[in-house]
Amino acid sequence: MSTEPIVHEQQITAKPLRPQEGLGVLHLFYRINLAVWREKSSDDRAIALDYLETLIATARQQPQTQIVTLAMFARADLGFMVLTPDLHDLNALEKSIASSLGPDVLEPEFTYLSMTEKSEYTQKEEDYAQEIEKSEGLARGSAEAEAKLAVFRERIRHYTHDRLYPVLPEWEYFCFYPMSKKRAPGQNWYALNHAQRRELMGGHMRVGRTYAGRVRQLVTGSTGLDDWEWGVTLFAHDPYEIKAIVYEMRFDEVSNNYSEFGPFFNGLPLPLPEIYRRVLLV
Ligand code: 76R
Repeated sequence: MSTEPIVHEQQITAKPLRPQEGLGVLHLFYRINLAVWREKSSDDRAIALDYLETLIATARQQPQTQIVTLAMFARADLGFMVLTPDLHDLNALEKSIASSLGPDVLEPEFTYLSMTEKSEYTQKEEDYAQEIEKSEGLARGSAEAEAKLAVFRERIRHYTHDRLYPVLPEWEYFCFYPMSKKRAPGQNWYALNHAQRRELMGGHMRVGRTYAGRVRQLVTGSTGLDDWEWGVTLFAHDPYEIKAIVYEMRFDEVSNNYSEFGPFFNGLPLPLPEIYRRVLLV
């Protein structure tokens, strides 16, 4: 057998399938079946490990594509978080990763499909115009108001772009969990009107902002895509901050009255060779 890593040309014949906005996102957490893995010859193992590394390196060179490789804690072994614009690429990459180490070696423990999205609660230009008229007396159409509105537009454009096309931080700690908003009698988020939801989200954002620089969140939407409504990905330098923010958020009304949470998956973003050493005993 050749010792060259083989990267199969992904023969994607379908036309690109890009959502009208945002990127496709997959969280893939695998267990490694060590019994199956150890049955392979050491040559085959080396080829498989090279193959997976090349696959990830090649995919990372595609435009707007980011992949975090993870050494997971307890609930899984090897993890990937993948962002890419074309859902065919996302699908093909997922299948290639799943079979990369040979049949039955990577066993999916938990997977999650979502898409980046902008927020429904971003302040509207009209509301901002009213706010500066009321609080600062800047009349509509005045040069001063227009100048402020131009800055506002630019800030929102930048912010919306960041949410749809984020640049993932290279921070030391990773945490993922899915969540939904409740639809129980008396606790039905979807029965609230937009103004009520915006008001409540204001509280959430105030807590969130106090963690700026310590916790980075990426909330990706998954209604219709997976079993929960959002995937919450948090990055931190210090794992203490993950525990702190999730705890503090529990006192916030959006989290404590209107949210339910799925399982938590924590891991350490690392280069694949380092993860191999830990989980495959190479
Ligand atoms: O978009 C932004 O980054 C700023 C405003 C903001 C929105 C719109 C924001 C800020 N969040 C938004 C939306 Mn959030 N967030 C969570 C969780 O564990 C829990 O209790 C909840 C999980 C955390 C820890 C967190 C952290 N956020 C959302 C949404 C979409 C809701 C919807 O559309 O109905 C969800 C599900 C969600 C959940 N949030 C922040 C944070 C942090 C740290 C911030 C501040 C970011 C910053 O300003 O740097």
